[in-house]
Amino acid sequence: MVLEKLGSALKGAMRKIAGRGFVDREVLEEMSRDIQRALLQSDVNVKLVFDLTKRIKDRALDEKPPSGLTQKEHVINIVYEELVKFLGGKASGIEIKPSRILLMGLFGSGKTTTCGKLALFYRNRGLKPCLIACDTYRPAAYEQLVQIGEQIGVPVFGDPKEKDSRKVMKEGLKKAQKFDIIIADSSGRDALNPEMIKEIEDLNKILEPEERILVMPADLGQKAEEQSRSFQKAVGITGVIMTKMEGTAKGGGALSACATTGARVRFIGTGEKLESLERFDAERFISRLIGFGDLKTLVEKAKEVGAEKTAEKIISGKFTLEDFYQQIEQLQGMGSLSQVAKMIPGFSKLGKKLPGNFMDIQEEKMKKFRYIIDSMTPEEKRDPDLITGSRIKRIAKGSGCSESEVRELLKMYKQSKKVMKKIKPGRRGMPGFMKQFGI
Ligand SMILES: Nc1nc2c(ncn2[C@@H]2O[C@H](COP(=O)(O)OP(=O)(O)OP(=O)(O)O)[C@@H](O)[C@H]2O)c(=O)[nH]1
Ligand SMILES: [Mg+2]
Repeated sequence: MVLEKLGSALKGAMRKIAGRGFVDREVLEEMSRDIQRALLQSDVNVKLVFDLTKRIKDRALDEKPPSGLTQKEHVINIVYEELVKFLGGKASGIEIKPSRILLMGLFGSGKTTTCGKLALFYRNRGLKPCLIACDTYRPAAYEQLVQIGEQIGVPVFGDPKEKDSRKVMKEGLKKAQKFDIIIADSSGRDALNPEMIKEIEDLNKILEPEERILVMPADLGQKAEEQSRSFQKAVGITGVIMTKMEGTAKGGGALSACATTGARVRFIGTGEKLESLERFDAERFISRLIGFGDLKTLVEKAKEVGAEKTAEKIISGKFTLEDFYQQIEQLQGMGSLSQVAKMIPGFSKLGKKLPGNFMDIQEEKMKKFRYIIDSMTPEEKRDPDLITGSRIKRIAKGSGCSESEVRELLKMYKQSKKVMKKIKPGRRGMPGFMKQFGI
């Protein structure tokens, strides 16, 4: 898997730091070498690697820990923050609204497959997608897209006999009027070339898409930079989808190369199946890589503050469904609930009363919960008590889940809110990033 080496190097470095009384220059040098080695093995550009580790070292030596954080926690926080920045920073939200999307990229990058993945993504969130087959260059491109459309019940507009992709786009658009999401496939080439760029510019003018997405395979490494610059210049890309992330240890090169051009990675493809598409979020990605669950002492502290924050939210009536979702998601990454519960003062007895088994929620169910929450209005997310009868029906339909699944999520949320109300907030406070490792 991508950046596996970085993950284990980071975990090792964090453990080393956690085991020391104080982080001095020597420890910092050692950590920075571990990170450098891992990033270079992940195919990240040498200069970027050295800039990054220099920034980490400089900050660790210069900045005073903010109150509430120990020096060790502060250093770990810096590593985390700098790595998140390195991979493009905080994720921008993906709006679930009617849009036109143009996909572009070189041969075999995964454009056609990704058309299907995106259509499925939006369809699962209650929108009506269609596909336009504008690759008139590669033989049987139309048939491939039709086959993908059939798998997910999404119509495909195109003409296998037409050689001019511009005409296909114009005709397709006429038929696509009734659809919320219009996704256009386009043709690739084996290298960046003027003919392909001209074609994409023309298709862009006809479609006038809100999203102009460059599709690149993760094993492209540092070459991702040149590609994203060229397409950026031609049509001003709004995002990147990095495919084949599951099959490479070198994805770091492509991810960081994109970050240098300001091209945001929006999704990652993690397999050939149409379901294998995930939103990319540098914060979550790095949290997972650091594997915070391993660092017991820090996690322990994070739990306390997390519990405190949760309690504050509940008392002030601000504990939303999103908070609940994040909680179970985080709990899952941390080992068993009973273990976590032991670390939180006042939680151990209550832990037993928690509804169902939070820790055992399967990945599939988590995905469904995500779709369900995404299909709610902001008002409903803030105040889930509003969700009754016809709203449940609408949300079920919008998310592609059953009404009983919507009810199940609501029930779990309500029960946990009730139980959480009884948590005694911890004594120590800790600001900053730890909160996301807490509950
Ligand atoms: N493992 C893996 N394979 C993928 C992923 N995305 C696409 N593929 C595979 O990559 C190959 C090429 O994908 P296509 O979608 O045909 O690529 P394309 O960019 O449309 O290619 P051209 O039309 O030839 O330019 C196919 O075998 C896909 O199944 C991914 O995220 N992971
Ligand atoms: Mg294709």
